[in-house]
Amino acid sequence: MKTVLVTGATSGIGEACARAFVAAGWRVVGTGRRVERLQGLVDELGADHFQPCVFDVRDDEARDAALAALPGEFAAIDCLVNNAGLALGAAPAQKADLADWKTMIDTNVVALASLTHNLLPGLIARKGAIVMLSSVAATYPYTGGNVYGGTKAFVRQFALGLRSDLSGTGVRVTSIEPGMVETEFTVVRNGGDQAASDTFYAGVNPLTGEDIAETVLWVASQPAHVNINTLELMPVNQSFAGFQVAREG
Ligand code: NDP
Ligand code: 8X3
Repeated sequence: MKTVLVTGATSGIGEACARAFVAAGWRVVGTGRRVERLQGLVDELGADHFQPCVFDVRDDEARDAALAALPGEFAAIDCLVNNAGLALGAAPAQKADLADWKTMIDTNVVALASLTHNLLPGLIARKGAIVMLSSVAATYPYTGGNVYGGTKAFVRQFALGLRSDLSGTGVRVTSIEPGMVETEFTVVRNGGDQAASDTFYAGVNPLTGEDIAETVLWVASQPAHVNINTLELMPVNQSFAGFQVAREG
């Protein structure tokens, strides 16, 4: 039985990944700060299949202690799903809160790179896999995307760079780049405003956490010689618009 560690398993895409991987016969280590939600997954999925691992991804000491305390059968990670992340605010850069920018960089970039660095030796030893949650925001700029898009561009490029560095190790690396997925993402982005999130997704028929989880599981289940480099997906009702032009005078 293989073991996957999914960061951000308390909600949305990560929570759906926990269910999908357990259903496919994997052991899952699920991380997050909300311990009661992780306990709910233990109750639902069973302690033999789901192991909670509670830490803030920005806290190196807490992360290392939580990983060191994993029981033996969950300690050998074959697949890392770097999913925990967030957007804060959608204001243009000139009106954005610097503290929000720093939180996004610390969470989406610094913590993701740190955890990857921590788990790389084991992943190499087991010829494992790393699946990163980037975003369409990595490639397509939109107003208010500024630092969030920048962090997700880092994730995409980091994944591609790892592919290069890990040549010959057998480790597979993938950047998954979704568009609109209805989770708690937009509630968090809007400071807990559920109504703003409901409005954002209304009538869109957005992607679901389960859609992305099935994609992550598919990527992780490819034969050992197949690497999915990048994978971009959107709801049918989300697409591209033209450039904007500011006119003088
Ligand atoms: P959710 O808000 O539903 O879930 C985010 C998860 O990240 C939670 O489990 C949360 O756990 C965890 N997390 C956030 N900050 C921290 C932290 N400091 N320490 C530990 N865990 C943390 O959002 P999604 O499921 O939608 O987002 C998952 C990933 O997918 C993100 O990286 C996001 O950027 C990406 N993505 C989302 C899209 C969307 O439209 N929803 C589209 C493209 C990419 P807890 O709060 O319990 O700690
Ligand atoms: C978030 C994707 O399209 O909501 O990563 O900005 S979108």
